[in-house]
Amino acid sequence: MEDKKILTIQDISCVGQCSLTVALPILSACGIETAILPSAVLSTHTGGFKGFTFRDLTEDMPLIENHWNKEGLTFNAFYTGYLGSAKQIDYVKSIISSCAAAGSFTVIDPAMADNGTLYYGFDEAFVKEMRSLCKKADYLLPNITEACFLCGAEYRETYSEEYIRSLLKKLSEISSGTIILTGVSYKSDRTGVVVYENGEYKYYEHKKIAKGCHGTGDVYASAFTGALLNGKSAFDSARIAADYVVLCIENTQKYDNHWYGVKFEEVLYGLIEMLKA
Ligand code: PXL
Repeated sequence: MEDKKILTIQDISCVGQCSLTVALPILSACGIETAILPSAVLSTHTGGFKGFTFRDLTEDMPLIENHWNKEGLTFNAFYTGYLGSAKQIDYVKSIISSCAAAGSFTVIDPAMADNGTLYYGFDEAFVKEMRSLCKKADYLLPNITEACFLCGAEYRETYSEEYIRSLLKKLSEISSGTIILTGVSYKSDRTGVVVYENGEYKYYEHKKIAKGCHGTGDVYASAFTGALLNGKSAFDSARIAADYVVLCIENTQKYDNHWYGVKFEEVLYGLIEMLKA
């Protein structure tokens, strides 16, 4: 039996249910051995907490890569999320090249923006580097804001299918991989995800829950990657991840004051069931 493992590169936000503290349990629940490379360690995520600490781990990356190369460690898949610096992106590219097992694939979530703006601390120099990392993607998972920053396109709150198709075309000039564009909503009570593969546009629409939650992008990308590694197609993985995120948001609504993340843990069994179907 083939011994498969994934490497995921993103931050540790000690509190906040995002990045590695979401990716690791979700990928493990999907039955995938998961190695991690923390891009930075923060006391909390940057989306609403004040005065968080930030330990940049950029300079550890080439040392870690060097050790892994000496040990002959390779990975069957790579999944990158929130990265700690523009400089780090070159190291991430190098690790993806030097640690690739035969037939490996790369999922890139260009986690850097939402609701029309970049996350705290990111700038155009970071966007430029992220754009270059996207070339490595076999699967690219931006939300609409990230897609706009990557393509230099105008961000719109409401849009037509034509606008989304033009964004996808621009994204396909940046990355030749399959594009999974999240948060595509044509009706006030519906949202969904577009899978753009080999020039073909497929839309999976589902209910929209008015009160969104922080960290859903990380839950989505982790579940998507876990489903792919279970042999599901890109479209089925996109659908399963979307249904799981809906389950997570609905579960979070049971809590009065849970503003900083998604209560994904209690519904992990739902994801496991979807993978079996
Ligand atoms: O969920 C994306 C994310 C990841 N990591 C950190 C963040 C954010 C979004 O704000 O601040 C540190």
